[in-house]
Amino acid sequence: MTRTTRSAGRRDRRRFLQRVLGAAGALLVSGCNQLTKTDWFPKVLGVADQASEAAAKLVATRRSMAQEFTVADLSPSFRSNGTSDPENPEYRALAAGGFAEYRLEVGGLVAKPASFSLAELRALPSRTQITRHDCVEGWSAIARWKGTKLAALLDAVGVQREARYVVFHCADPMGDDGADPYYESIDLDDARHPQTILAWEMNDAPLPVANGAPIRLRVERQLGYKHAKYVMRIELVQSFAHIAGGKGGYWEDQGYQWFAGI
Ligand SMILES: Nc1nc2c(c(=O)[nH]1)N[C@H]1C(S)=C(S)[C@@H](COP(=O)(O)O)O[C@H]1N2
Ligand SMILES: [Mo]
Repeated sequence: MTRTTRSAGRRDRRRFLQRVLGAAGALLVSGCNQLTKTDWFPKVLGVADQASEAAAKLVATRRSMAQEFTVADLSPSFRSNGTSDPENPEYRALAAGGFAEYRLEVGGLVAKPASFSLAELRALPSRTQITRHDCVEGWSAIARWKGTKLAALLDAVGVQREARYVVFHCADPMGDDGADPYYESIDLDDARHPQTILAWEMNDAPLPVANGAPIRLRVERQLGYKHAKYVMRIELVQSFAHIAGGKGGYWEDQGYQWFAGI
């Protein structure tokens, strides 16, 4: 990506934020600009300031699309962060078999609990998008993702009326004793957003293990840690209070914000 597109994108986002947040927002946005010149600051507004979540919701920015890029913008390499090869014997056996035996379980508050092979997931409506991944650790990278629209998967199983969140249970054990698997959650607005996909392809090749094979979430208006890799099971819930530390995600349980977007 060129410097010009970069700053143009930044200007566009700034203008957009100023438009939707009004005068108070303009102050907030220009203040943030002075504090940080990084590309990902608009997403970080949600993390840095609880008030921006309310503001964003008020003006319905949650329906907006994340910026998409062109093949010319693709990063020469896309690093792996967090787990790069889950230390989980069941997962390793699936990987050794090329994920032929993999099945994504979908349950909880759904009309028809079901499990899906990779072929079945590929047969559902899919989307391809070139987007920028922004990690709170301060790096970004652009890749092309293809995957099943999460909305289509939800329609296939039928979401019950009481359901409010989608929880993603992952294969990788976390923590010193490896007792807590990685997990994440998003609300149904984000789950049904057109750019929210369960990606099985990255840069026109099968998703590598380092980046979450066979399936990883792309939830483009949220920061990197929300993009669960190695997704094994999806659960529709009314609350995530009963899951692990009760904060809706592995990093949230360690103190990160649950809402990591605009
Ligand atoms: N299952 C699982 N998902 C995960 C992580 C992880 O360690 N385990 N790390 C998260 C973080 S912090 C980031 S930035 C991205 C990294 O994705 P990448 O490895 O494709 O760069 O995955 C997110 N999803
Ligand atoms: Mo991250």
